[in-house]
Amino acid sequence: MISGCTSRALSHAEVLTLAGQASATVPLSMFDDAEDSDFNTDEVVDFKDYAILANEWLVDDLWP
Ligand SMILES: [Ca+2]
Repeated sequence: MISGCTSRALSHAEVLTLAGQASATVPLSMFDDAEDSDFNTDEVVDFKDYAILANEWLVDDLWP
């Protein structure tokens, strides 16, 4: 076994600590056009937005 490896999943807090981050979210203000990806308009682009995108993927909409 490699030293430092673990056989359990790391918690969210442990991953953030190892990454040196306090949060897994990034403010939209850091990007020029991130508002276009904030599908649920909660000021954060995250997996909730990805879920909305994935749910709408390949849905046929009738165009006028
Ligand atoms: Ca969002």
